[in-house]
Amino acid sequence: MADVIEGHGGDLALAALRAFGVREMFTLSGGHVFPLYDAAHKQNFPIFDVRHEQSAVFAAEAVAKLQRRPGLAVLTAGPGVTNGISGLTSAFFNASPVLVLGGRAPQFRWGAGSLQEFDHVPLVAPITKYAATVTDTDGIAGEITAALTAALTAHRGPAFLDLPLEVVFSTGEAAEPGAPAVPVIEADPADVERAATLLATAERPVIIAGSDVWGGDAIDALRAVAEALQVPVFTNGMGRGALPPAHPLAFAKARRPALNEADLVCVIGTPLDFRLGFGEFGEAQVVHIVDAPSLRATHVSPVVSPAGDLQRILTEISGYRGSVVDHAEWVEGLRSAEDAGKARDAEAMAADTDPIKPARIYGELRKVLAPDAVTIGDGGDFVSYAGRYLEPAQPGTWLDPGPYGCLGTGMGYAMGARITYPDRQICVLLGDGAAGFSLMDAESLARQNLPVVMVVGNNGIWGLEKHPMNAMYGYDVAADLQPGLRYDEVVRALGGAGETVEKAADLGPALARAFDSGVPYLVNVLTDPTDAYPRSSNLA
Ligand SMILES: Cc1ncc(C[n+]2csc(CCOP(=O)(O)OP(=O)(O)O)c2C)c(N)n1
Ligand SMILES: [Mg+2]
Repeated sequence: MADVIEGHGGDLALAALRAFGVREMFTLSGGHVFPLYDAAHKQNFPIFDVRHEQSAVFAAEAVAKLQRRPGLAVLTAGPGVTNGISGLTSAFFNASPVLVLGGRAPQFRWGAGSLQEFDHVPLVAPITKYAATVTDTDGIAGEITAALTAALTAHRGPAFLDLPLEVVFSTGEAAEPGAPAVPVIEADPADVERAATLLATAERPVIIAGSDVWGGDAIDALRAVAEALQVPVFTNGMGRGALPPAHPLAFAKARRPALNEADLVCVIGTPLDFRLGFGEFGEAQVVHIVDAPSLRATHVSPVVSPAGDLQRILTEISGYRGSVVDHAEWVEGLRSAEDAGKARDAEAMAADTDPIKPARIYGELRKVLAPDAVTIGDGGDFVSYAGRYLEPAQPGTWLDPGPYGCLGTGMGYAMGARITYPDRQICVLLGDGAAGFSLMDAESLARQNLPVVMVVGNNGIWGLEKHPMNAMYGYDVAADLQPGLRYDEVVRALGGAGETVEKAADLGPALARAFDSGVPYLVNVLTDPTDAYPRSSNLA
C-alpha cells in the first residue's frame, strides 16, 4: 500500500508538486496562500517573489518553456489571480505547462462578502486545460496530480486550481504521490507514412518547425528528418536554434523564395497562424504535423495532418525507406538567397549612424553573447529586429511572448531563465514601452540576487503602433513616450545598475560592463525614432 502523507493543505500540495519535478514557486504574498509558503519554508523549497503577479506567472512560464517541466505560480485570492490572467493566457497560447494555485475566499461563507471573494474558475476555464476548485483538504494532492497531468498531456498548456481558505489551512491526508503518468498520443501510422512519402518525393520541400518540437523534446528527431530527406528547415518560436545556424539545412533569411517556390511545405509543431500567412502557401501542398488532434487547422485543408507525439512521428519519418528525390539543387539555390540575406543583415548590423539604429545594437550583442546565452524579447519593433538579427545557436535559448503577443513578459521570463541557468548569460531585449510593464521587478531580481542584462531599445515611442498609425491616418495619437528617459536610473534606484548609451561606439564596452556586473544591469540605448521595422502588414 502506498505511504500516507499528512499535514495541512500546503504540505499535501507540495508533496504532489514535487512528484512532478516542480522545484520552486513564484509568488506575491497573500494571506490566503500562507500554508503553501509554510510548507515550502519548512522543506527548503525555493520561493521567489515578485512585485506584480503577472511576473510570477511569466517566470513560471519561462521555467516551463526552458526546462519542459511544470512551472508553478502561487497567487492570492481575487486580484492576485486576476493579475495573472495575461500570463495564463500566454501560457495557453504557448502550450506551456504552468500551474497556477490560487487562494480563494472561504467556502463555508461563500456569498457573504469575504475579502477578495471571487469565483476564478469561470474566468480561467477558457485559457486553461484544467480549472477547478479543490473542495476538501484530502483531495488537494489528487487534484494537483490531475491538473499537472492535463498540463503535460499534448497539446500542453496551463492548469488552475484554487484552494478555499479553510481547505488549505486545514489538515488532512493523502496517499504519497507516485511517479507521474502522462498519456502519449499515437499518430495514425498511415498519416505518418503519407507525410514521409510527400516530403521525400517533393521536388522542392520546406520544413517549418515551431515551439512544440522543442516542447515535445523532438529536436534531435527533427534534425534526423531534415538530414535523412535533405529538406531545408526554417523555425519559429522555441523551434529556433533546432539546427545550429551553420548547419547546411538551417535557413532563416531565404523564407520568401523558399515559400514562393516550394511545392511542399511541411509545418511541424506550430499552428498555421498569422506568423505563417495562415497556412496559405500558394501552389504548395501543405503537410501539418501536430502534437494533438485538437491542433489540426480548421481554416485550411492540409494534404495530411499527422497528430500525435512529435518525437515518435519524426523518428518514424526519419526512418523512411522509400526513394528520396535529390534536393541538392533546391537547397543550393536557397543557400545563395540565404547568403545574400545574411550579407544585407551584416551591413545593417554594422551601421554607424547617429542616432543609433536598432540593428547596430544586435550587431554588438552578437559579439558578446555566448552560444548558450538565453535571449528574451519583450517589445515591438525592437524585438522584431531581435528575431531577425539574433540567431540562437542552440534550441531552448530564445524566449518570445508567442502568438498572444503580450507585452510585459520581460522581467518574469528573465527570472525564470536566471533560475534555470545560474551561470549563463541572460539578456532581455526591451522596447522602452514594454519596459514599463515589468521594470519594477528589477527590484525582485536585485533583492534575490538574480543578475540579468536588460537592453532597452529606447526610441521614445510605441514604435510598432506609432509608425503604422501614421501610415494609416497620416497622424498618430497615444503613441509617444518621454524621449531619452533614463530607464537605467530606474534600475539603479531599484538596487541594480546601468548606463545610457547614445553613440554606437560606446555600445560594445557598455554591454561588456553589463555582463560582467553580476547585478541586474540595464543598458539604455537611445535609438532612432524614425526607424520603422519594415513589415508587410500595418496591423500589429
Ligand atoms: C499588453 C499589451 N498591450 C499592448 C500591446 C500592443 N503593442 C504591440 S507592440 C506595441 C509597441 C511596443 O513599443 P516598444 O516596447 O517601445 O517597442 P518599439 O516598437 O518602440 O520598438 C504595443 C503597444 C500588446 N501587444 N500587449
Ligand atoms: Mg519604443
